[in-house]
Amino acid sequence: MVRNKKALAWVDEMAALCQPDKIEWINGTEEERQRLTDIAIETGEMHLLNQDKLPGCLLHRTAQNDVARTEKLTFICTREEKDAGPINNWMDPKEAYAKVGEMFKGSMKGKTMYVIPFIMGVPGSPFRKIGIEITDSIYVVLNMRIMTRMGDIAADDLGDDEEFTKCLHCRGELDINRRFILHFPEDNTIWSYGSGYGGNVLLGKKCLALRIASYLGLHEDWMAEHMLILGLEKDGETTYICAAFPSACGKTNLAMLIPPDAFPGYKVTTVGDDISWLRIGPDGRLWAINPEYGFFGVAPGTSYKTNPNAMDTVKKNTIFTNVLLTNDNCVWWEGMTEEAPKEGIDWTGKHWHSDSGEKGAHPNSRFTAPAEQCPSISPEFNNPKGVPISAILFGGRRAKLAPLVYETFNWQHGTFVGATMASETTAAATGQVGVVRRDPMAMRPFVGYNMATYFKHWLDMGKKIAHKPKIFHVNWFRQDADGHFLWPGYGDNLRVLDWIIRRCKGEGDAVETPIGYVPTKDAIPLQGLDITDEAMGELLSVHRDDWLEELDGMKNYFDQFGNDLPYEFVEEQQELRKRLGAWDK
Ligand code: OXD
Ligand code: MN
Repeated sequence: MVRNKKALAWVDEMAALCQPDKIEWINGTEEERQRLTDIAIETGEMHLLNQDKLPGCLLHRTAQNDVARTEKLTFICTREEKDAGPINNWMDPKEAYAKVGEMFKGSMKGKTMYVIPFIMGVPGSPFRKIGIEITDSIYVVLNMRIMTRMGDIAADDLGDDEEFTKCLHCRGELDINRRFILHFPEDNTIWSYGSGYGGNVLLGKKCLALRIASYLGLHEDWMAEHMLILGLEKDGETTYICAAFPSACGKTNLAMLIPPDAFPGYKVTTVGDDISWLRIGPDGRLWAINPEYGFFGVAPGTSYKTNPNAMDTVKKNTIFTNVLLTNDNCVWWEGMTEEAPKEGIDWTGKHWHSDSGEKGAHPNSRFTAPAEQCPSISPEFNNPKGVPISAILFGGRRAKLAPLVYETFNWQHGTFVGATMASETTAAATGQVGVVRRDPMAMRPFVGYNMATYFKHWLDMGKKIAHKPKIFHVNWFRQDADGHFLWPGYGDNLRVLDWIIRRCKGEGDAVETPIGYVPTKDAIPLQGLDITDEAMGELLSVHRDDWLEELDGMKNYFDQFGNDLPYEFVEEQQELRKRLGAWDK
């Protein structure tokens, strides 16, 4: 039971605002899960799937205007506009509370208000943070049950006077003109109104574990990052890597990678697939925890070929959102099997035929699955101290320019490379897909304060970490002139990780180029891989003119930060220009 007086008073206050018929504190028991599932099935909010083939699995369809994170409707509400910075949408907190408060007023009349205490991180760990989410949606309760450690375990963990994040959600009318995802970092508060889509409503995830946590990290000397965490085990020794890729660019696949048969000797273990909280340990190294308890993964493209561990994870106790319902009451999505089922019910609830030319599952359809069901889950998953990080990877989807992999010269240069990351947009957010946009550290939509201050925080952290991880950039998506991918990706990415961990140990051959250390052609193990010398050459090439053009793009991007841009980034641009000038390729 929650004893924290501030929490009890806040719940009373929100109940007075939303005026529910009933208030139910969520305790996290199995009895509760079953009861709420039965109600959701009865009301049609959830659909019970084939329990012989998919035990404990449910299907949910969101409104058609509500299928991805809505960045346009996501706001950082700091008292001063400059503290939100030029990238975030900003709203004055007074205006935000008043405007959206009107929407919340009476919004739960006739409904039950569920109160979910939850933990991001491991119970009892000094690194964990506690939140309380109020919601009127059973879908949210059941998802939060998978994605966080919640209920009594969180209520008991919350100290009597401890701070917690106040998260308020109501589905409202599901009208995009009355949809707001508001963050008040100075009040440790999140308000989400008018949506039922995961990233907008599972408030522990993007809203708390990234936007609010990044703000807390700035003030408490740690970092909240959009990064997977994996362990790479060889000869009994495990090296841990964090990797930041934008949404729907393969973090879940890399975190669960299975080594190709032709390149044995390694085992990959999964600590997290989306979010890392990074702190300096007493040994001067950077330690990472995954604050989440489940995976909220993109379904399309996930198959026994691309990610067998994910497929095995979602066989039971999983909530599927916006996928195709098959005739045998199971699920399917594009890319799951080579052959599509002939027909089914699509993500909009309509009859679907494989010849229709329409997608059966929405491109951003999802699975929510317990992390501990993953066959590759790390034995360190529940370790409150986390794992020590040897390498940080940045990467995006870039058809041209960025080589398969390169190592940056040092932390400052690596921070600059992360800050200049760019990627083609995906279906994970609303808006046009496939457009190249700058996405610093894959955090463009997730920094809860001024991005220029975030860059400085990275640089400052670097000065405090005695034993810094090395920083690399990877690009699995480089294409040839005809638009074919040059690198096979998926399990074969292990070959690149092999070079990376050898570099961390002072091994692995590389040539110094203006952008960093690029592997020599034979430094990446290629046994059993059908790839031409020419393709490898193209994958590892650095073209001076392309990079000079890129420098202009970087400058344009950085200009929006004005004098807030750390001087180190001006230096890095100058140094890169100088190195390119002296380069003869
Ligand atoms: C996610 C995202 O859901 O980045 O992880 O959109
Ligand atoms: Mn993500």
